[in-house]
Amino acid sequence: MVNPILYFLHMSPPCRAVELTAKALGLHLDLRVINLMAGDHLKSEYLKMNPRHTIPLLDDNGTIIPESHAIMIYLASKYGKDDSLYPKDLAKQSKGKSQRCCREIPPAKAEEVRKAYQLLEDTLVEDYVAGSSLTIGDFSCISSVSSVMGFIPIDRTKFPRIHGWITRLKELPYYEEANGSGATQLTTELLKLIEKRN
Ligand SMILES: N[C@@H](CCC(=O)N[C@@H](CS)C(=O)NCC(=O)O)C(=O)O
Repeated sequence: MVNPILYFLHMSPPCRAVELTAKALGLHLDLRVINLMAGDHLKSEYLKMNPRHTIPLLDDNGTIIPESHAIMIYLASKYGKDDSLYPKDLAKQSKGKSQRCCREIPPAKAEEVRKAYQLLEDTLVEDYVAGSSLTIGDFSCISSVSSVMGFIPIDRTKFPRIHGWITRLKELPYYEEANGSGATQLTTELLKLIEKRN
């Protein structure tokens, strides 16, 4: 089997959500770095595949998918041994899809972020965002949350369920490689930028 190609940058939250999905599936991706800072995404070869010039982008033997949520659904549906990561049951599926609260956190707006934390806290009535088991919804959310929590800390007393959920996700054997390291890298780079500006 030819491994699917993922155009990505490890610092990017939606790319890390796809990395987490692939690891959870035990799927090996052929990783190709698209360095946004160097403008790789604006080069003509990349624009031919994705005129919207965003990452991640998946090329699975000619099937091109240029959006993280669509990629995760595709990978989980095609390569999952069962449907646990993306349940076929429509009620469970819609529960996962409706957890958009923390997917698109605007990093610069602290109050918006705290509201998103509160939404996530209220959503986490069970162990994971879509219920009692891990799904791709958790991967989308944690890739965003872990990218902002270095700037806007998650107060354990105010958000105990989020705290427990993060602890559970950190216990995944592939968590650090697929997400933690990239989130730390992003925080470090952003802090350097902020320091430069001040
Ligand atoms: N909703 C999209 C968002 C993708 C996105 O905005 N990616 C950013 C990096 S985190 C990007 O490629 N930015 C470059 C650009 O927009 O030109 C997804 O989940 O795939």
